[in-house]
Amino acid sequence: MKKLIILLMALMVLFAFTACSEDTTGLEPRSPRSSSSDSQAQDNEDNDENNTDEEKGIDNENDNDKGLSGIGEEPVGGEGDGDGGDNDGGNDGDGGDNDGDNDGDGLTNYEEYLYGTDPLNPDTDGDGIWDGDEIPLGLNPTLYDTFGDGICDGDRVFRQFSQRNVETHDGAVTNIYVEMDTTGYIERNLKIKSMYGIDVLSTDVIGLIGEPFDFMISTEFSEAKLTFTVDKSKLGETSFEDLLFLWYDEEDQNFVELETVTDEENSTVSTTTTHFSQYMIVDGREWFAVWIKNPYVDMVF
Ligand SMILES: [Ca+2]
Ligand SMILES: [Ca+2]
Ligand SMILES: [Ca+2]
Ligand SMILES: [Ca+2]
Repeated sequence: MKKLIILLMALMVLFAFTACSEDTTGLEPRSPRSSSSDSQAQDNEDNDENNTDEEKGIDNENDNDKGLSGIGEEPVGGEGDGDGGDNDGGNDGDGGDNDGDNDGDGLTNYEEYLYGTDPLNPDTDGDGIWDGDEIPLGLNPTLYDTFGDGICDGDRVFRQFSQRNVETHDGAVTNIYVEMDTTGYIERNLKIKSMYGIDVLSTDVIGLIGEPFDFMISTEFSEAKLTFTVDKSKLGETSFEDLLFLWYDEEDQNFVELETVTDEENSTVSTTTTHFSQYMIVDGREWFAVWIKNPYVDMVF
């Protein structure tokens, strides 16, 4: 009986050992150590591959980073090369190439190199504002949306002013100052032209001081302040406080009096308008005197 029990126990131990082995064996396929050195080599290769993959992943990332950096650097280098070429070109040439402005955008070729803009494209970033005009506006000539707020640089409104010296036939108006909120660069877009001798009606307007000026701008604006600087010594009998701004309504061929602010101390006359057309200043006393004598005065006022 004891022998039978011992035999059974021995069988159970053997079975249990065999089961562990099977279990172990069951695990073996997953283990690289279960096979030969070849498989270990493969495993090593696998590991290497895995590691390599991971490393490649990291390396690739690094490489990519480096690549990106490299790419990032390449254009710089490329630009440098290109610029070098430009510089060389400038140096090789008559020396005037760097100072030239081949695309007429207000930046010299050398400045284009400094800003990283295209010397043969006036609007490198395609935002509607020329390269040279972006600088005074505080914009980046290589970014379509400098501030990254979804507003294209060309649609951004800036408070701007422009000052133009003028010479009128009577020397009475010496300077025109325009201040306005508008898109684009005011110095590029605002045109002021004297209509004296060109537009008969505005040239012959009663009590004209200086000349009638036509204001034009290619951009949108809601309001503009116009200021004329007057040489008081050229006013003759006209009192400074009587100076009056007129707007010539070309469509209705009518002159319209505008609210005028006179600043005798600073020799300036100002008005505010919501649209551009012809503007001029007249001796208001003389202007109104004519209308008072006009038989249609009751209809006009
Ligand atoms: Ca240029
Ligand atoms: Ca350019
Ligand atoms: Ca631009
Ligand atoms: Ca821009």
